[in-house]
Amino acid sequence: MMNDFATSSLSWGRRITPSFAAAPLAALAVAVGAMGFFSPPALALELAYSFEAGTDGFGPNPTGGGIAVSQDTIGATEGAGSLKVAIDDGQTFVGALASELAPSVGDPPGLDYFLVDITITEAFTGTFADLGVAFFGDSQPDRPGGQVAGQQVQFIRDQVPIGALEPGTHRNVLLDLTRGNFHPLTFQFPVSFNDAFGTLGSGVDDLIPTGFQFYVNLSGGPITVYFDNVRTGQIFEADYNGDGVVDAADYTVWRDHVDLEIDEPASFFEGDGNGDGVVDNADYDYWADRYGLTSVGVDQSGIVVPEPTAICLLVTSGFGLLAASRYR
Ligand SMILES: [Ca+2]
Ligand SMILES: [Ca+2]
Ligand SMILES: [Ca+2]
Repeated sequence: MMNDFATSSLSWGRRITPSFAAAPLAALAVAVGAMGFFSPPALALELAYSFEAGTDGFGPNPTGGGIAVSQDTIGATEGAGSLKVAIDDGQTFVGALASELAPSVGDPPGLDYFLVDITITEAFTGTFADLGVAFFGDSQPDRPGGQVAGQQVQFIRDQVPIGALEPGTHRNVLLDLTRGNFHPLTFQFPVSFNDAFGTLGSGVDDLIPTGFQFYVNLSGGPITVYFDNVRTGQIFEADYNGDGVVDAADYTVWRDHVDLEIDEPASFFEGDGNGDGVVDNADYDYWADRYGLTSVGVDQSGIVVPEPTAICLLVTSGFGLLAASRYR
């Protein structure tokens, strides 16, 4: 049987020590107003790869053995085609390399995350297998000292532990591009995608993106992974899980990370809505003030937008919870 579960359950690997039991949903009265009268929403999600006609330019990296990339039908969550990445036992680091980044990105609008649906058909028996993403790019052609080509920034600080996933389909797996590794030209650390990459004529040290790869860092194997419904996104309001809707699932992300003892600034995708590097009650308020907002583009990705009847139910339960919220 295929299983679906929320992305937030994938965010292990960092020490979680909540200091208090978080309160249930509140401030839904505020949300009612937001749902009725907010201005036209921004585009937060865009379909990037659906593997309907082939592999969409993806191929094995390195070539010549150890990894095979092909179109398949297993794990197709958007249309009928998916991307199969099969990795042999004994590999340590492999990638599914795309020749170009589509849609073209830069600043604006920039890029903050990928959402992808992942299917695993057999339990992984090795030690670990983690999914990350790396971008390649060339510097601006008029950069002082000359253009520097073939640079790479890895986004490996929030890898998805796909080796620990149960067999099944896992929707809306989020790859965070707000916390990358070193900028190869400035050595700034850590950099976001938007810190490192730009379009022609943007910052002097910006890299012009030329391509990227999903890669798997693993010990042991083999592993076969099916990708589909790859979407690119920009941060939208308090949409902490990146699905284009500000709702209870984003509260769950905040609750799972609030007041953690961590040694680096928190990510937006851990619930740091106001961007001050910590996840606390101010980020709960940030979420509550934006509850119900929906970006355009979510219909393309199959996200279910609450129907009016569902909204009425939420309002009813919200009033019932307002008293309890005072004690959070
Ligand atoms: Ca597809
Ligand atoms: Ca959301
Ligand atoms: Ca914060």
